[in-house]
Amino acid sequence: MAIANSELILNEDGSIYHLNLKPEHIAETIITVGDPDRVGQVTNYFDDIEFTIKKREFHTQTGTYRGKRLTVISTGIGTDNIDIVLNELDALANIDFKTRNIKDTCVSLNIVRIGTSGAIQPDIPIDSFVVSEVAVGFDSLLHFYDSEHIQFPQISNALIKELHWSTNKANPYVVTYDKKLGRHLQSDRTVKGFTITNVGFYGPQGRILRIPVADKKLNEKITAFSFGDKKITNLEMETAGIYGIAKLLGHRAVSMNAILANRATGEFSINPQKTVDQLIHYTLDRIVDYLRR
Ligand code: R1P
Repeated sequence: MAIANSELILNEDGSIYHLNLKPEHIAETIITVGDPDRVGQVTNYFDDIEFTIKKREFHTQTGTYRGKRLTVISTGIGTDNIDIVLNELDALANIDFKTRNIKDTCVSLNIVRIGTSGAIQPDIPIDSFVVSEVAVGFDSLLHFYDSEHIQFPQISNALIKELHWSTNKANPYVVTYDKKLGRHLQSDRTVKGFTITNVGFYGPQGRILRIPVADKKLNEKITAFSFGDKKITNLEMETAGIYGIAKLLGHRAVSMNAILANRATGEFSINPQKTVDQLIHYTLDRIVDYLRR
């Protein structure tokens, strides 16, 4: 059945609605970054760049790094944007734009987020790299999809109990990274991550500038929470959405986090750009090793 014009929206030039990309513009390995300016920071390392386009917060470049074709795309901030970026990337790969039908054979993309994040445990050093193995969505994105089969309700239920979760918020959902790709991106240089994806930067992450928060003890409870031997490591705003939507679509996703702040100690990185740059270089090399294996 052809997907209607209102559901799969294509621009006049045949590109997809928000990302402005055509199927031939994307590689099978995609790096997502939050900040549009970080796209160039990644492709600075490339051998060559074959394609560049910008629309809204979605900046895209495709090129090669050490001979492997990669696409880098900015998502902006938040899982609402992740919904758009991942669905449209999947459509580019797996829907025939001429017939508007899902292709008979679907492609699995490698999706690697290179992002920034704040640690919530005092012993996670500033400028370290956290690879999220498990992600908890404090947003509600995944609840809009038929997704219970990919979630881990034991962890959600433990969080609801231990954090005294109020009923006026969506229940946390729990999803995981792609183990195979993730293990290639992990090393002695990385910390194993149990990441919370928040729905905002200030109140939802316990930051108070002028507005009091509903639960002053939320971060304290998050720091104290454990599931088996796992403790929450860091807070950011995209990973759970990426893991959930990627898994539902059959893609492999891993989120790499440069720890720029430590919320428990109050520290912030002295040279955040350098740390992000080091994470970019590390991740690019690991991705290429994975693709060559
Ligand atoms: C908040 O400052 C933003 O930074 C983090 C958060 O997830 C959020 O998007 O990631 P990026 O640096 O990748 O945007």
